Amino acid sequence: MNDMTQAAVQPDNAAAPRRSVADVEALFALPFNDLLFQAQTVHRAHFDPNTVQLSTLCSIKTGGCSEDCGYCPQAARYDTGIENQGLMNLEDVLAAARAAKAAGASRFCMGAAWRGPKQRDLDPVLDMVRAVRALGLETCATLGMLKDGQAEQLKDAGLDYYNHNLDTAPEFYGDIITTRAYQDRLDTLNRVRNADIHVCCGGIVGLGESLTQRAGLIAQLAALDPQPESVPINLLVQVEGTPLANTPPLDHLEFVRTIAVARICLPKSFVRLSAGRQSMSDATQALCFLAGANSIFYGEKLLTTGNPEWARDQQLFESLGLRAL
Ligand code: SAM
Ligand code: DTB
Ligand code: SF4
Repeated sequence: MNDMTQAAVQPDNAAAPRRSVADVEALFALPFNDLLFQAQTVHRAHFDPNTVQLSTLCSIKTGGCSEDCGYCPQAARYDTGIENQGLMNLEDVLAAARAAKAAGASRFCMGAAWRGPKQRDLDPVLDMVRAVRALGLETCATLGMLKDGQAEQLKDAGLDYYNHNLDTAPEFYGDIITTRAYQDRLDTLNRVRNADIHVCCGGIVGLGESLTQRAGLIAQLAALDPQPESVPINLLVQVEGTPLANTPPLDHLEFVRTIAVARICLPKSFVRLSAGRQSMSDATQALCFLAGANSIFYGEKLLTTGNPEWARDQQLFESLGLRAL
């Protein structure tokens, strides 16, 4: 079964049992209540259902990126009004990390708008990782593609997680990004895994993908072996000036379904309700938690776009009886 629509492309070193795209599509086709019941059942077998892990993002280098990811406000080639900013200094990053910890985050995720880091970029980031870790926070970085040896340097500095997304199904990928290949992403993920750093890998929905392609993304993530520890599911934030700004918005219940299917196919992973929360009602977010989401980005900004205020999330957690991990 080498047809891409039927089976997930395997990374070079993978031997995981496959869940075919058709199997994943069948989950999407279940009646909503049956799907959520199955997802919540799987969730309860592996996690405390009332606990959610909180990560705070910090854009350590913003805008001016050479890549052409069709969703991204930070690509230099799109006129999105983002103000480019060079690498933040260590003290400012530490101040943001202290604030995140004080607000209740357990992990601090540093994001840079790079195709990938050059060595002279990586050195100051290693200092940031060491310093943030010394505050007692878990560390995460998302810096683009890694070359041989870079993941090991990040590991030595104390990096706990590396975020690098597959973003969408292989057969739709070329419609969204042309400046790097799907296999480049799998190669970076392998480097991260081989350096013994936890893998944070997910995707975006609402890009105009078909249901089969949405299922294809989940099948692909589920085929990573071992499965990623953390799986961010982003709902496209439509940013004026990007090629995808006018994509018809995905129905929020379809997003909830995507979370549920991810939970079922990646039973032991933290499934992160990621970008797009600001546009969601409390009721939609509650359904996402019921569907098995058990981590969020916490803090008033994602990288460049908005996210719910700390206080709104604290109220939501209180009303749902959720606790931060
Ligand atoms: N430049 C690095 C890279 O591409 O790997 C790291 C940062 S990049 C902004 C991290 C992820 O953010 C992307 O892979 C994508 O999944 C997500 N993302 C970017 N723009 C988004 C948007 N407008 N809506 C939802 N998710 C978005
Ligand atoms: C991920 O999957 N989502 C986060 C994080 N990893 C780096 C980023 C979302 C970015 C949303 C658009 C922005 O704020 O620029
Ligand atoms: Fe650059 Fe990352 Fe945005 Fe792509 S997603 S344009 S690589 S910052």
